[in-house]
Amino acid sequence: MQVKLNVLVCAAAVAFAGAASAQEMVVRIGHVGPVSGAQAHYGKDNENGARMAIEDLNAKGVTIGGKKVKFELVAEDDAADPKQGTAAAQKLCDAKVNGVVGHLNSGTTIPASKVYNDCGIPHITPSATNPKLTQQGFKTTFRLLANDNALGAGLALYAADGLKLKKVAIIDDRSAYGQGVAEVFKKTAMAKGMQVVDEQYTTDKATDFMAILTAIKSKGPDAIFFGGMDPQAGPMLRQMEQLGLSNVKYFGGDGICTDKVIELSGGAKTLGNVVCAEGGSSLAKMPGGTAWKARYDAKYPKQFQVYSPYTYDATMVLANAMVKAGSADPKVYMPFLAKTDYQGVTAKIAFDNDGELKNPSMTLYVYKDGKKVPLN
Ligand code: ABU
Repeated sequence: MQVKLNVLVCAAAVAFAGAASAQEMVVRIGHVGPVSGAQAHYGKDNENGARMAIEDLNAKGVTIGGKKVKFELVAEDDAADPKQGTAAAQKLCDAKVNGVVGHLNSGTTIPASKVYNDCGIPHITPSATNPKLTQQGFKTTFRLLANDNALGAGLALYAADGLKLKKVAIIDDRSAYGQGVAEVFKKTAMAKGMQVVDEQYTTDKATDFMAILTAIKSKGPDAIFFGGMDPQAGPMLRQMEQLGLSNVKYFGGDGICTDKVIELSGGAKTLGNVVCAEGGSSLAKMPGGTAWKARYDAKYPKQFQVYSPYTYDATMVLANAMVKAGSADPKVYMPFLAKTDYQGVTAKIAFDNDGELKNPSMTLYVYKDGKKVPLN
């Protein structure tokens, strides 16, 4: 009799579990960044942040419109290449993911944003900082950090007012990000009375800068501004040392403001001349930064670069809008996303009408004894 009762109880439990899983809904969040090529370290860090958020959401247990949700990450690689970026965006549109975190680069995010707008899927970039991204009028585009107008101007103001520098040479990698941030720096530096003694160009594939640095050396600058990423900044710092540009300050935006640049500059003393800017608070000043970073490092040792707290928050912000809307359908939750009021790890998150983060912070960093440290 007891055996029969146990069988009935088990059968009921199985039936209940079956009913529960029938009520379960899968929500897929796309992530796109370069996880191959010279910028793979940024892309892996970004993907880690989104994955960590997905794991936290699933561990917590989230209900949307009365249905228990299982979140899944659909990770794509765009190799920091604009064409691969639009192909990845189209793939995510075709797969009808519920929302996208990405892309990492301005050069991939700007063309991809049109693809997302056309298919009606919202995306939040955790790192693309070219201001043009949000000037296209797409209601599907959001950015979670300060843009290059703040970074380029902030660096120029610090060079002119803080360090009293007079002469600067400018190099950019001709990418949407590098060119854009260099233009803002130049405009502000000139408005502050600084002299731009030389302008040189490179690419996001180059590693030999001896010719352009030699040309710059002949103009005697106090500082070089570089618009670009760390695979170029690292060797450039080494080559500056080789050419005796050891006392020249080296400015750059968030693209060079990584832990990886320490390794890529290979022990060059010129690392100590770097001043870089990021469009958010330092980890220590983020509302949840210190505890979050400890959890991240335990999961992904030695992989932290810059933007993973922002990919984490971007994933959470998408999920939060879906919960508020009671739906993971982009058409239904998009108005809730636009009205986000969410306490994230990085900041209190709300967007303006263009999809820009309201009241973003900005932090300047230097490298002291081989470690990146905030100045403010
Ligand atoms: N914000 C610097 C790196 C990403 C980009 O805007 O291209």
